[in-house]
Amino acid sequence: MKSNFIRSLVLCSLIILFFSCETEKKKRQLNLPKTDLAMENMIPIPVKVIPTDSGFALDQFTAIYTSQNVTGFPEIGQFLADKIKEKTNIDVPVNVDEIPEREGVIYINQSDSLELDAPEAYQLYITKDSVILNSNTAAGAFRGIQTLRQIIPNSANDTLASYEVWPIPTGKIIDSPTFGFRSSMLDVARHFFSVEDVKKYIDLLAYYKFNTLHLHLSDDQGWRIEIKSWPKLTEIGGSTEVGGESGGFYTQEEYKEIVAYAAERYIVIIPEIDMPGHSNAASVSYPFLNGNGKTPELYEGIEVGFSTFDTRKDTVYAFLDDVIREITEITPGPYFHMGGDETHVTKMKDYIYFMERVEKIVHKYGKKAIGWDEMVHGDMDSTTIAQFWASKENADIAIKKGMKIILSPAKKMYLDMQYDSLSKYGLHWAAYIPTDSAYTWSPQNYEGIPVESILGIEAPLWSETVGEIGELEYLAFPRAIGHAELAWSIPENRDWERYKVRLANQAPFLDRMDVKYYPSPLIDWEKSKYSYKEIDKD
Ligand code: TNX
Repeated sequence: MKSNFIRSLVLCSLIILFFSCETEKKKRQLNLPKTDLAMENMIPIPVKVIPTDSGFALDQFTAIYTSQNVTGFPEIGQFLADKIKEKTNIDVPVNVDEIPEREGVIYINQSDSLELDAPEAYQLYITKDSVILNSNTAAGAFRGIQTLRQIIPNSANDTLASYEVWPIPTGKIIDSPTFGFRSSMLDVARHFFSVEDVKKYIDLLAYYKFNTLHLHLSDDQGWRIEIKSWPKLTEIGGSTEVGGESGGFYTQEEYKEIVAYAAERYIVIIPEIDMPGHSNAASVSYPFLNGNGKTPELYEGIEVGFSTFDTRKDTVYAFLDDVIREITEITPGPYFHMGGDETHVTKMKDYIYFMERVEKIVHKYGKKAIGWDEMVHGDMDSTTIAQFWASKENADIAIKKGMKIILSPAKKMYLDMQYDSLSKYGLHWAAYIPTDSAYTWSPQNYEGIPVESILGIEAPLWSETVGEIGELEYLAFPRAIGHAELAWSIPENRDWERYKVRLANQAPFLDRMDVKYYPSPLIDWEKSKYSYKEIDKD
């Protein structure tokens, strides 16, 4: 009797095992339709994409494994899992001990392959059974998972199995950036933006493979970073903004939080203190700094060029030594931006003396100096980087001096320029910049600047006309997405007509992120329903 019972128990278990294996097999044999490798969804466009004709089933059985003893890789695996959860609501375990039913596996591997030599290079091999992401560096792996995020369809397929499947198109993607410096700038001085706003901007930049964010931390209208040895800078200088709103500033702890958040996304923060002009907020806080001969008062307008530090006072340099020391101490990135633009009330010889002296302070604290292009009139060190925004002559001088250039030509890259005469926000002193104009030019071939002299490109977002994150997003998006492609992709792969389709396909992501982008009439946003597309079999 007892042995019969045991026999039927064993039989039952075998039957259950058989059926569960069958379900497993069914899953393994999921016949995913032939697909287009979602070329239409990737921005920046990768160097090479070789589609094969199937799909990897991202579903409840998927797991992520990463190189475990390489710094950054497990965290990148977790980052990907978090983003998959946000998009699909699937919980994908990361580096868990082998679970038998996990069969679709995403591997994120550190690889020393020579093919992956360029910093931030990665390769993605997507087959029916696995996704393998190889990269030499954690930064490359991080860029690679952005590509993967982009090719996960926006909605699940529920006809392939009894559970939801997000089929990722199979194929091979080989990719690396054109420029190692891909940046945007936020002007948090004209209007202050909260830590949360900056983090959201960083998230958007990261998705499009930017690797740098420049923060314009001081200007006539506001000083936005706590300096412990000079507390009035934020008490007084941080108290207002354009239009007389309440202003604000980052404590050093908050700034560190931004830096850390950016670092988790492989984005470097560049702090800028603009000087000797654009310095009214500092001089109101400590009037001895002022060199324009007028009693400084808080300023809430949008004129430029009226303020200057006193360039011939040692106490001004002692003050700047403290400021640069305190900021560089909490800035792990290699750069410090010393401004230098539009110093209309500073005599040229004083300006030159000033920039050369400040450059030395920046070096003393172990950073590379960056300055707006006017700065090249000084006898600057060849490691100092000139940010070309307006003057080609200045760019030429920089090149002659062996300096590298950051391209930010206002008429192509200024995100605060209006799209057209009807744009709600923005200025238009440099140009109207519609979405196509922001994209249809080549940094490799801009006004004869040799590509060897270009460190990279940066899209600045000045904030005289925008005080809310939604307004800022209206100016930045979609143009910054085009700049991301100019910075990363090779010119042969860029084409406005095809880009337009890929840009339209960003709408579901931008909507999910609650980005108030400008719905450019040049883009057919209605067609933006990226989902896993079946290709006609015949
Ligand atoms: C010029 S670009 C400026 C900024 C303004 C911007 C407005 C540069 C180095 N200086 O101070 O905010 O134009 O578009």
